[in-house]
Formats: sequence, structure tokens, C-alpha cells
Amino acid sequence: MMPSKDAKKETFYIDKDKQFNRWYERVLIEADIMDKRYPIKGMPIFSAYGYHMHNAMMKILEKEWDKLGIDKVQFPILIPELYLKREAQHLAGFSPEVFWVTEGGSKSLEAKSALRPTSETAIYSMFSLWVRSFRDLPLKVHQTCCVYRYETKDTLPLIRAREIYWNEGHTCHATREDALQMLENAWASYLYLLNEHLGVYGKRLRRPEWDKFAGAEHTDVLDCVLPSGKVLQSVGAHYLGQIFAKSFDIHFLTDKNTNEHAYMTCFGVSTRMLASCLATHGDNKGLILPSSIAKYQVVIVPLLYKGKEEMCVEAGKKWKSTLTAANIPCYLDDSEKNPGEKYYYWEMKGVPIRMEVGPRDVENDQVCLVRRDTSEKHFEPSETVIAKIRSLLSNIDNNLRQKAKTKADSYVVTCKTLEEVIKVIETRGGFARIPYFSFDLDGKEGEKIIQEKTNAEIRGYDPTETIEPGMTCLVTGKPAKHWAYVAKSY
Ligand code: PR8
Repeated sequence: MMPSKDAKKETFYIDKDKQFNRWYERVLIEADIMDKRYPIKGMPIFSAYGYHMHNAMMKILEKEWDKLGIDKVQFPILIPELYLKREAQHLAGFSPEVFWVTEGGSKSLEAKSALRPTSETAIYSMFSLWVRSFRDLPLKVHQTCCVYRYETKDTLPLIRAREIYWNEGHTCHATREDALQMLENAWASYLYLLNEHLGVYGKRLRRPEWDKFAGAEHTDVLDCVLPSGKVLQSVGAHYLGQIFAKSFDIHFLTDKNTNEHAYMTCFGVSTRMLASCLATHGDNKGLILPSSIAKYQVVIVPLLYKGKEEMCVEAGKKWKSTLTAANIPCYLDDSEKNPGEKYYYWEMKGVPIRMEVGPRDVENDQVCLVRRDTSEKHFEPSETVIAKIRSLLSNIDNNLRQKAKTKADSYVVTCKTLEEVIKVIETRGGFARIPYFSFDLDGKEGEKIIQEKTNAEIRGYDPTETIEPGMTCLVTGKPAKHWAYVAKSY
């Protein structure tokens, strides 16, 4: 059926690769992901369609944490100033970003407290009471909540918020090995969520010393390249060693009756996962959603031919109950809009499958299933519709994964000169991979040169990757230690 002229006005069509920023801004509004009209900077409203997806991710993650024996807890949103000050590096890192609560009603509070920018200092003050002996370890908790950071760079919905919806994990262990193993297990869960469910791929990197989490021994991240060519840190997982344990007095009696400080980790993810997912899969017509986070996996559109409306709407209603009974989340669009408008609207919303029910379909006891990702049409006999939907959803997810993986791989380009780096960064974006001399504090000097010349930064290195002996640093000419990944970032 041809869309009417009026329907054309409803069309979402933005060249996503050429105008990614505009695409992103429009799609969040039109698909009901976030509403920026609330008058507090960095705190947009999480609308129903978007919030559903965020929660779907959190549920998958919480199941993973359950399997790893990480208990779900809730800590207060306020942190006494005293606690925040206990770990010097942590305080230095976060103090420019803290919102302070200084008044209750009309009274000034005796001791001000912080809206948690992250919960280490709240949680570890209690860990120090809870951990006594090696029998109390490991101690593993997580919470799904909001944290608050007075971000000074431009805010961007889902990507750089001042109210951050996230999940954070915090663990205490008897040995360094246990703590590091914990982080590997957390990574496996994050990658399961990101790769398998969301079809999102990125580069796991170890941040340079000068860019690690405030108070960590080392920081590993997943940097995902968005279609703008800039990278987005979508996972942060930190080995804290005994640094916080010493500041917060978290120690335990070992089985040999000695006293030792605990070895700790923390890790977290936020709405940036949703941003990466939407940005990765969408096309010029709007969103394309992987099935496991889609609020509706199927939208049912009865085709309202004159005189035959009722039979199609009735068939649509029947399909709605059949799909619901089969646990396939769906939406029946029996509104007055013409089919073209409905198609555009639901395509823009990214619903993986559209089910069209026309009079001929009803007569032939079939439906037409249309894939959002490829626009392929399948006429399917009623009998086998449920099985077909399941297999199409799985094919769609596979297709999204494969395309995303190929694209992510293509975003790493090894460069031999700074000119090549500039070309990579300025043309397509993503990572320029270069030999580099040091990721300790002395390496920061070289990064300044990179920043000046390329406008990009050293995001980190992959500790599992080796560099051939004899290679020299592209910036200083000194012997290279590792491959560095250079990119522009959000
Ligand atoms: C920690 N403490 O805090 P992290 N808007 C949206 N997402 C954000 C923002 C923001 N303004 N800032 C950070 N994130 C540790 C680990 C408890 C949990 C996201 O680590 O500072 C980023 O994806 O690395 C970041 O990797 C993640 O939160 C965790 O924050």
C-alpha cells in the first residue's frame, strides 16, 4: 500500500553517518527515549520507551551478578563530607564534580553531605564494619541506582548526564588474585550483555596512569566507537588494590592469624550502553532494536481496507493475544492513521518485526512479516507464525551483531606517522593504533604532542597485545612499550 502525501511529512529520515549528532538528538525525542525539556541541565526525563530498554539491560546484568554471587543492596544517596575526604586521590578526582547538600528546610546543616558521585566512600565505610575475618570474604555487592556528577563538559542525553542511571559493583577479597579474577568474571558478564544481547562491540583498553579512576591501581574500560567517529567509554572496571582498604580500614584476620588489608574492585555501567546500542544499529529511518531490549518485538498493523476493516482488526486482536500468550511482547496499532504513517512511525521506533494483516492475508490464513533491519517480507501461514517470528528475531539479532562487529573491527587503523594519525582521526574517526613509549606518568608529555597535533587523546593500551621488539614510539622515537589507541572521545 502506498503511503499518502501526508504520511511523508511524518517520515524520519536523517543521514546517520553524515549527520550523526542531528540523528541522535532527533531520534531520542521522536522515539520517546528522553525528553530534554526539563529545566535542569544534564537531567532529562527518561521516557517510557527508553526507560524500558535501560531496565531490560539492568535486569540482564542483575541476573549475571546473581550468578556470580554479587548481592543486590541499596546505599543512601547522601555521603558525609568526612567519608568523601577519606581517600585523598579519590577526593581530588571527584571534588570538582560533587553536588553538595548544605541545607535542610531553612536551616544550614552542621555537616554538609554529597550527592553520591559514585558510592565507594559510602559502601567502604560499611565494609570496614562488616569485614572481620577471612571467613567474611569475598564480600560482593552491587546496586542499581542514580549517581550525580556536576559534569562541566557539555551534557548529552544518555552519554554525559549529571544524573546518571547506572549499576555499580563493589567487592572485597582476601588476595590480589581473587580480586583480579573477580574483574575478569565481571568482564565476561559485561561482554555477554553488550555483545550477545545488545550487539555492541568495543575495544577493551587499560587506561594510562594519568587517566585512571581516582583511587584505582588500574582502570580497564570498554571504548565503543560511535558513528561520529568519537569513542564512548561504556564500561569502567577498576582494580583498587589495597588503596581504599587502607584509607577505610578494611582489614581481616587471615587463616594464619595475621592481619591484612582487603583487596578490592569496583565496576560500573550506565545509560551509555543504551546510547552505544541505539547509535550502533540505527539507520537513516531511525532506530533498529535488538530483540532482548525491545519493548515490542512485533508491531501488528491491520490494513484498514474500506469495508474490510473489521475483519483485519479482529484478526489483529487475535494475533495480539496469540503472541502475548507465546511471550512475544507486541503492540497492536489499530489507530486511524494510514498504514504508511504507521510503518514510518514503528520503523523509526526500531521495532524488529512488523506484522501486516490485510484482508487477503485473513482469507489465506497467513500474515506478512517484515524485518526492520533488511525490510525483507515473509508471507507466513498462521500455523507457523510463532516459530517464524522466533527465528526472524534470532536472525535479526545475528545480523545486527555481525554488522556491528565488522564495523567495530574496521575502526582500528594502525598508523606509521602522525600524518596518518591525523588522517584517520579527521576522516572516519575511530582508533589510530600507534607504537608508544610509556603509559606511566612520564607518557603524558607525549600525549600533549598528540593532542596538539591531532586533537585526539591516548585512550589506553591492550595489555594482552605485544609489540615487536625494536619498534620505536611514533611521537618520541624512544623504544615502544605497547600499541597505544588514539581517538577523539565524548
Ligand atoms: C566508577 N565506581 O565510578 P567510572 N553520564 C553517563 N554515564 C557516565 C557518566 C556520565 N556523566 N560518567 C560515567 N559514566 C566506579 C565503578 C563505581 C562503579 C559511565 O567508574 O567513573 C561510564 O560508562 O568509570 C563509566 O565507565 C561508568 O559510568 C562507570 O563510571
